[in-house]
Amino acid sequence: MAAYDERVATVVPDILDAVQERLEKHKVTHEEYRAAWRWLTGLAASGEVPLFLDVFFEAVVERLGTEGRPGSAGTVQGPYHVPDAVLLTGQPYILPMREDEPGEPMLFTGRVTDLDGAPLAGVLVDMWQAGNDGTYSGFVGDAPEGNLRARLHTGEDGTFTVRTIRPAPYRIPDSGPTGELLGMLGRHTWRPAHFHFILTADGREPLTTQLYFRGDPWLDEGDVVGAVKDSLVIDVREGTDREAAARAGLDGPHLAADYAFTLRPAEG
Ligand code: MBD
Ligand code: FE
Repeated sequence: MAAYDERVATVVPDILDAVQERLEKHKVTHEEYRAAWRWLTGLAASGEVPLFLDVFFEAVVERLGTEGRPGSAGTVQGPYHVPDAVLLTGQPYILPMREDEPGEPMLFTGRVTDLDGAPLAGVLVDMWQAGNDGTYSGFVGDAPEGNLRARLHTGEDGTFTVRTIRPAPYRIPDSGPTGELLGMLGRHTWRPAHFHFILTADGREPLTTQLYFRGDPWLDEGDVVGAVKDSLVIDVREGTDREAAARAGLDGPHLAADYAFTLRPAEG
């Protein structure tokens, strides 16, 4: 048996009490209880437990953990991170993609500094995103393993430039238990399009965040996960730096965007 855990023994009974109280409040029937029982069993069997948890609860604990902290805003990690993505070398970086990867080409430049604006070199950036069909490689869809996922480092000037494609808005699969529940709640299943990042560096607090694109209709309609913060919405423009584009193997029209990440010092 597991050892007594004071924190678990404090929080979990409170959550269970709240659930029991609401069962009483709504006079939930035995039939309804069975329906919920079947739904939860199906959730576990479908492999959607991580999705369900991140949709309904991750934004709450992320806010609690990062509210009021200096440095650029964090947000949820979500269920589609894959550790140990390929480590790229040599800027401009090119995210792993298929030769005919669908979607508008984009050059993204990140500038990473400390709280005083001093550039941070050698910061490890883990970046992942959905493709032009809104799916993440390794989960659903037909993209090869590792597609649109990579790790890379900032250069001496604290910047990194990466060639990718503009991701499409993400939609929770409506055939699964999570989508089914959202349907019964009368809620839509969309997230605005986004890039994901985890930045780590010696002596710095790690930053898990996402960037969204101004003009995305799902920024107005609401994010099913509730993870958007105003400061994480960036402008997308037409790329004009032909030289940088050419170095990244892009000779046609492309989009460009950038963002300044600031990392606060590690605690203690
Ligand atoms: C996602 O793509 C995502 O980023 C989160 C947080 C939840 C569900 C799907
Ligand atoms: Fe995502």
